[in-house]
Amino acid sequence: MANPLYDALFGAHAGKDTVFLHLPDGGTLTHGAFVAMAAQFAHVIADAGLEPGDRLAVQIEKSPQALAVYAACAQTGVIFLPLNTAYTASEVDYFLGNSGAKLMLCDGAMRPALAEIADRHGAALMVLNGDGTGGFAQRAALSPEVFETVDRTPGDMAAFLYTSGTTGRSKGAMLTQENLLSNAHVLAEAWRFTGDDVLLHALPIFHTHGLFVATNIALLSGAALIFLPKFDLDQVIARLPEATTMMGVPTFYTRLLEDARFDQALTRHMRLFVSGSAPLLSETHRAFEDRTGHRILERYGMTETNMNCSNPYEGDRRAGTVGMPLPGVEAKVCDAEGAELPRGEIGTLEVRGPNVFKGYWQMPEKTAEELRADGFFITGDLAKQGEDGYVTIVGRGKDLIISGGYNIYPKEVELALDDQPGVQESAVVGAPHPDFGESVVAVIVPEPGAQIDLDAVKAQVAEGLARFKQPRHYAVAEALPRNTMGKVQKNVLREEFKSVFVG
Ligand code: MLC
Ligand code: AMP
Repeated sequence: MANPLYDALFGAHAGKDTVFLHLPDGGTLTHGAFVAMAAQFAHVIADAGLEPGDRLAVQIEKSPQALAVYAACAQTGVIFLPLNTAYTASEVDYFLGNSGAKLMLCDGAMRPALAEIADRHGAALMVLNGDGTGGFAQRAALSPEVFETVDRTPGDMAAFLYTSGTTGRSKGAMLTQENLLSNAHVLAEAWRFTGDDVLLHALPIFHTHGLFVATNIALLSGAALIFLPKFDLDQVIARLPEATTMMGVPTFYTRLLEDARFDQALTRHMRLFVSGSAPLLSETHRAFEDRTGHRILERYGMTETNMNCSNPYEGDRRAGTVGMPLPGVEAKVCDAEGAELPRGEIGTLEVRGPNVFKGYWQMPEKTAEELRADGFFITGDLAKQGEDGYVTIVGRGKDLIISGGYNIYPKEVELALDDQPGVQESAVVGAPHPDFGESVVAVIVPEPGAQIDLDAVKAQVAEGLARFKQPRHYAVAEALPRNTMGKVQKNVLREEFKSVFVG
């Protein structure tokens, strides 16, 4: 009997006294202690009545405990549903309702705001704080350090990761054990991970990048993580000497390059820097090599697919490209009907492979719109592929802003703005931002005769939307530019506001 994901990532390490996590205070946690903590968590989850296939939502600070919840879900066959810690209570309301989660783990500080919401959705609410305290942890401490692993097959669901959509409604991407495990195997091999590696981990663990790419690869290869709560420049620079590899969004690398301490001496011992989740500018790639002698390895992925393409470990890591489709992943540049275009032409990138998700939770129409019957997933990214196979992402067919690696769908922000008193309509676009790559611009059209109180609008928007989604520049206009079909011309707005953050 088996549970492929649990066995490969966690069970394989039971009882080992090798270091898994290097902690911010200089302490360590062994693989064996981590697996034992996860087993205690598994008992609490099972005792709470959750059965395989049930959902467990988690909104807690990055910590060894938060990661152990993922392991405990794998061991109990419960579907892991991590949520951005920046989400407001009203955002969490939607996720709990949509997913039908039976249990939610939250920070003690969020409990008052979430109690009624969880109750309304019939979810139990338990506290697990970032420092490892709380009712959930107390119960776990009284539980045995071994748990009988629940049998699972590769096709069973392991996690739901919510991803916003062009309609403004988030969709739960259903990821199976095989989706996660196949990608971890391919990436660990492609990027040459071994048990000797120490990965500097400053990414959040509620998204694909920090959770599945970084953590799964480390667990599969027996590598250790320097597990930092967030990207703090001083901490990252202080801990780099202990690391062999690092993964980050482009903002990590531009912030490092702005610091004179980040130089060749500090990075000489490193073997690999990986970037993804947003486009890495060619100039950042070059500046990084000039400063450190290292060529960043850029790769491309999505919540729905894990990783699809990667520059080579050995060979030409080409600035401005995302490299080639990974082994086992098919990628093709297509027209709107899905017919493959000749090499060099720009079209929509479609991907297929064991990494591609099974669909959106309880949204068969959305799934059918994006996942073709033959298994190809329509990424919504515009790309071209050279004769030599290298893929370049040239833009996005979907209306999406990526700010510091977080996705923001303009529709969701527009709906929040349109709800405000005196607002007739609004349009939200991305504009280049020196730190976040892109940031959010809102253009508001007042109702005839109305005066817009922007401070009141900002305060209201802050109630409902996570901080990273909130516009950082507001403009009031008499009308939105429209084409002859009446569609808002966002390209005109993007052009008009392209310099608001970069001066
Ligand atoms: C934080 N803020 C952001 C933000 N992150 N605003 C816009 N965009 C972001 N990404 C807010 C804070 O709330 C704060 O608000 C202000 O901006 C400045 O905060 P900061 O201290 O500078 O931010 P920091 O905590 O340093 O975070 C920035 C960051 C972080 C880039 C380090 O956002 C981050 O770790 N991003 C990684 C996201 C990620 O993992 N994406 C992977 C998705 S998976 P105020 O009001 O207090 O000033 C995926 C698939 C794939 O895409 O291919 O990998
Ligand atoms: P998410 O939905 O958060 O998983 O974000 C996925 C999106 O991030 C992709 O569809 C791309 O638009 C973008 N993305 C990820 N990696 C890269 C990259 N290396 N270059 C450009 N865009 C990227």
